[in-house]
Amino acid sequence: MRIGIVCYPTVGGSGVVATEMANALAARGHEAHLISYDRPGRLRRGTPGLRFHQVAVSAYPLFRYPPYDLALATRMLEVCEEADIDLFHVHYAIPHAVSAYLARSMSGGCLKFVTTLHGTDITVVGSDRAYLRPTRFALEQSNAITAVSRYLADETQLVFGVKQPVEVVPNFVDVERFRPSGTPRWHQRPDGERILVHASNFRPVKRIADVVRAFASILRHVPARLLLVGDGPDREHALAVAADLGCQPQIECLGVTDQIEDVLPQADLFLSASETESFGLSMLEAMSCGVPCVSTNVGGVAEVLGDTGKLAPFGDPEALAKAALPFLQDAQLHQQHSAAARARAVECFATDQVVAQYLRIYERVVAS
Ligand code: GMT
Repeated sequence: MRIGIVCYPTVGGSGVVATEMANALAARGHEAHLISYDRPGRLRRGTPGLRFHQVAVSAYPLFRYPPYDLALATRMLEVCEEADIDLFHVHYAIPHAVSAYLARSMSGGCLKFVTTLHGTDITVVGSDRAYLRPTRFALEQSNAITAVSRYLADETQLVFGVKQPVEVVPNFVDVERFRPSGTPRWHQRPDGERILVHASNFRPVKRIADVVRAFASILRHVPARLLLVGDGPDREHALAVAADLGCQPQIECLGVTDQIEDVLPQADLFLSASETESFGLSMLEAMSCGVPCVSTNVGGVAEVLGDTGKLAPFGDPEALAKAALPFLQDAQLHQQHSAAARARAVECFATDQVVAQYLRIYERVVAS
């Protein structure tokens, strides 16, 4: 098939999933055309069957907000005509589904598209009055709608009341690339230092300061270090909190990296304090590396972790620390959950099975 994939290129799970989907389709002999305003970080160069199409957004002094949705619709139509696209798969509803609808209307009605919902496009931005009605309209015009967790599918029905079904297709992980590296765990290391990791785009919803507070609390019981992977608006605030709590020397900021698969296997535990998380892709990548996760019990996180990690109430860093400590004090418990996390990633979220699920949807839509 010839598939057009639309996504945001920024640090964020939806862009990662869309790009990995394009990589996976090309690797399986399909033709993938990735469309975005910039090259996504995980896009591999020189992959046969995979092409990147940049959306050019012209600035004009009159525009305080350049109309990206129009430029995207135009690019989608051009790619559709040039490459004879069978269907588009748009990741993140706003404004991608609306642009897809516009491209379809301009094409004379024959362009098909599948919309995948990722989280804040429904839970935060989508439910904003300014965007709700066009988003609902574009969802209803989609040839298929998928959501990355049962939680998000239910939330979509609740917020938008869309008429057609929202199918659950979870996110996936390359279990060969994200795998345990054999690095000794805390109970095998002479210094016994526990290594915790958090990876995200450091937006307010991720509550990085709560990660730091939980870490400070953990430090009162065991020697530990916290690796912060990624960057974003809340980094400085989190570091200020760390300075106040006296744990800044034990925190290492690694910034944005394309090599997260090299960092995650070094960790003993992944910590997440998010206020909302429809899935939690970084946690899945950690699990695949054999790293158990401790997270706030929000959104679809429980669906991802199963019983391989531990959940704590949102907004309670002490509870998060309490949930994490057993994994950092009981070697056997840590080993069991590390193995279970890896097994769950391989059994439930490996690329092959999830890509096959998307391909079945593509085939159905193309045939319809
Ligand atoms: O984090 C976001 O606001 C954006 C979104 C994205 O586009 O990266 O993240 C969401 O999609 C990811 C991939 O499906 C999920 O793993 C994240 O849980 C989800 N974020 C939220 O729900 C906050």
